[in-house]
Amino acid sequence: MSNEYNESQIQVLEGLEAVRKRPGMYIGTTSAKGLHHLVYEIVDNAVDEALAGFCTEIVITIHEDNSVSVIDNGRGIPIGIHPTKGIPAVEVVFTMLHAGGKFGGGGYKVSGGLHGVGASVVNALSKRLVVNIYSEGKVHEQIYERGDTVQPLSAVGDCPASQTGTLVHFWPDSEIFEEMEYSFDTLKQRLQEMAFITKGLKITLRDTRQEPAKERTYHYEGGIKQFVEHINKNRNPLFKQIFYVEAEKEGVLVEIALQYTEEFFESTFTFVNTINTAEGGTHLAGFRAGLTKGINDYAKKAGLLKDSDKNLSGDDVREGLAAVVSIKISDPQFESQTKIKLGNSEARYAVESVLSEHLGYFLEENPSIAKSIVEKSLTASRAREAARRARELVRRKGVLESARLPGKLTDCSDRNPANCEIFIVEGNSAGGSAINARLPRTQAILPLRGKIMNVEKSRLDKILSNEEIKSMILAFGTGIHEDFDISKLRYHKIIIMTDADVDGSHIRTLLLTFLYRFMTPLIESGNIYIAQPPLYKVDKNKKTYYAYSERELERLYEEIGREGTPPPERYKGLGEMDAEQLWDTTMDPEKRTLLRVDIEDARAADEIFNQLMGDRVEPRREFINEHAEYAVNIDV
Ligand code: TSJ
Repeated sequence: MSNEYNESQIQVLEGLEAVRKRPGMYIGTTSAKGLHHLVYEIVDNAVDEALAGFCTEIVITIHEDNSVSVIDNGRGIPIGIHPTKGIPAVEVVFTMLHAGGKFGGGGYKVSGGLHGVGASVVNALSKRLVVNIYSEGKVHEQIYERGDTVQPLSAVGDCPASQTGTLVHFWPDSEIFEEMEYSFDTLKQRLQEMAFITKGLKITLRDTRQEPAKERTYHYEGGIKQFVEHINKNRNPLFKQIFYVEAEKEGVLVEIALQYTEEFFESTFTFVNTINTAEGGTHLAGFRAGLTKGINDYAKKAGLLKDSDKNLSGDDVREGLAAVVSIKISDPQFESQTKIKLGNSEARYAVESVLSEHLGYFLEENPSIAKSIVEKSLTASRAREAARRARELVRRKGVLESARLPGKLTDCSDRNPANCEIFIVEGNSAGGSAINARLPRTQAILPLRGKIMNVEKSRLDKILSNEEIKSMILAFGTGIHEDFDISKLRYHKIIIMTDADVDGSHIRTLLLTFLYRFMTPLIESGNIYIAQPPLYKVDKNKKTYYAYSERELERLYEEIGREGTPPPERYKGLGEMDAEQLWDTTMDPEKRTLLRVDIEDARAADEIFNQLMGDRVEPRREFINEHAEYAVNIDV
């Protein structure tokens, strides 16, 4: 018996040591993103309990020391001795790799979050982790440090006999993470999404680092139907009603909500077992096919498409669409490097047939809505035809030919795109410094003047007449939309370099929205980056130091000594740096840090953009009030 225990202990140590040695393998990154990922891993486990039908509420608290606790009112992680491991089940969960989701329960297990890891990985990467389990009138506690059990499972107190649940409190390890500060807004985004996807579940996020504590509660009885309402809260819906269906087909539980708006762009979000599948996959393909079929079938039956009309295309029926597709499947297979693209073929069929069938009923029951959708699609079809002709014309005139480069571009000389990078720089003064600072062989500079236009509110022909946008398209060489061809990309790194102030972040948001809407594959393949200019400069004894965050500044002062060190100089804009400083801090490939933009970042930018630029005033005011401290300079 004791031998067995020792054996499993050894195995445990090896397992979690591997996580600490190569954390990136398990959580993707040890940047701020990885730090936040720890919270999602823990919350996912509580959401599983909710999906199993045993938990109705989860509270997440950010504590003053940047530790986080998560409590649910589920059954409590089992505390009995695990039949084969010989240690308490809860200890298996926290100390054995991939132990999550192995206990009965059945149903649709998420079994860990995005990277499919779980509680043991969080434990391994935490300086300390305390778990409390409330069951049978007792509080059971176990404590770990960097993955090692330092307090065996024991009852440490009493609780009401009716109380059940799990509390996990963890302190991320500063030996592992570069960034140690939690962002309320980042956590809020994902937790709200979780609440939409898991209807009825109440999720509260509390931040006790400030007085009074900040708190948001997300609770949607209407689930993804309310998600669609939320997506459209800043857009003008074509009709009030939201289409909603929930049905099971061949073991796949399919939930779809959708509504059309007067906009031109599509916003469709897909989820598999609550995981945001930002790169889509088979369920998205099924959704598109089902939508096209459902609308065409109806339009023909209702006599809204004349025989001379061609079928409405997928692009036509998706113009102005806002939709959420959420499926639950027992054995999800994820493809692609980022694991956010679904591969299961049965999902395609299930979503397509559920949607085309139920959308058909909906359209028949709501003929005036149906008519407005078909008319909108027909208008889109005609506009697309007109835009195609305009593009033809533009192409014939050579305006979008990569042979002709924009006048503002200072190009690099190397002709191998893999070696080349382009800096998109805000403002002319910074552009000048960047041109002087750059490596002429591999670094190109494209300065943009002022703000680029709102691409969501305009049709293609108008967008293509915008100088800033045209310059970018020409410089990149890829074309856009249907003509997009990544093999023609002239620079493998596209680096957005904007000021670290409100205007800079506004321009970055606009640029990301443009890239998200017109050149999605560039984001998916990881070609887009954000430069990280320093926030502070400190001069001491003829030496110059830079700091890229408050935390780094703090560390710097500790390192070089507070005594006799002058206060830091805060950089407001890139233009304040001369060429040498810009090179040293931001552009030198040997020294700089770049943030790679992923599809999630782009989507978040798109959402922020919508709130800032939409037609409706109320959401914009709400947004600006929420972000008042940063948003003082924005025109409203
Ligand atoms: F991630 C985690 F493990 F640390 C964690 C798990 C964190 C939090 C906040 C909650 C949970 C969790 C796990 N909540 N509820 C559960 N439920 C179970 O582990 C459980 C309970 C009973 C049974 C059963 O079959 O009787 C099965 C399971 C999986």
